[in-house]
Amino acid sequence: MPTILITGATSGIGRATAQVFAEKGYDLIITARRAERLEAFAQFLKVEYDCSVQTLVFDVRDKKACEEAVKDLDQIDVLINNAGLAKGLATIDEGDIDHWETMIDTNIKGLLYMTRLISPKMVKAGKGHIINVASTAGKEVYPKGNVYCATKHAVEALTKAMRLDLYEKGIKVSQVSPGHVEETEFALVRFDGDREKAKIYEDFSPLKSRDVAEAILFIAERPAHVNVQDILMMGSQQASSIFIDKSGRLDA
Ligand code: NDP
Ligand code: 8X3
Repeated sequence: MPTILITGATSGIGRATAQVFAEKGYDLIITARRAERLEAFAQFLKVEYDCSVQTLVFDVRDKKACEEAVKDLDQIDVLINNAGLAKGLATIDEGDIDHWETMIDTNIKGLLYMTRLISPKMVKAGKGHIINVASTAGKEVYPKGNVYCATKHAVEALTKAMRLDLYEKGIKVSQVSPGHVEETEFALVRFDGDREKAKIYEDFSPLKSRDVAEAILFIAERPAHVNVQDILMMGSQQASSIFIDKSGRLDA
């Protein structure tokens, strides 16, 4: 079976993506920083789906750790650059510079390190697929979203640039661009663990992590002659980053 490497698989979209690929019997390499949680999830996948799961514990912001983690890997068939986060929600004059650096280092530099390390073996083999997890925040900006939106605009630019650089080398490049997604720790991380502030999905039904995972699986399973460039998706009550029908959840 093809080997799928997913960064950021301890929660949210990455975890759901690992599960949908495991259900189809793919060989998985899952990564994140929280070792215990990653290992427990790998055990669950192995027992539940009888698939091969390797874990790699490292921080995508640490270039040396990325190099060390992947140096002995064979060719990867699909690299899913999912690890990412938002920190804070503040106007540009009040933003926390540590938050900015964390987002830039994770969402842009981490994605670049992983791509630079994994893509040469794909090029050598003349096949492979890189799928980046972008966002509606890469299509438009919203108040106080400044640096997070900038990092996701960068992901969008990099997907397009990678495609130009790799299409003649047999490598597919795609992205998925979701709006709000629940069953993730995204809001909790953004608001530094503040559970009250993280209650942002109470008045509408956003996408669920599995919705995005299934889109990623769809992208990965297209036949050789098809490259899906992007899937832009939102919950049906969300029409843009700022236009959200908050009249109540659909499952209330
Ligand atoms: P979660 O917080 O649930 O998951 C983020 C994952 O990334 C975790 O597994 C986390 O693992 C990992 N991660 C974070 N930082 C690092 C790091 N420095 N090194 C290694 N792994 C890291 O959030 P989501 O599932 O929502 O986020 C996944 C992606 O989806 C992100 O790129 C996000 O920007 C994007 N996205 C999210 C949306 C949403 O509304 N939720 C909408 C659109 C896009 P660990 O902490 O164990 O390292
Ligand atoms: C996550 C969606 O709107 O919170 O990328 O930026 S949003």
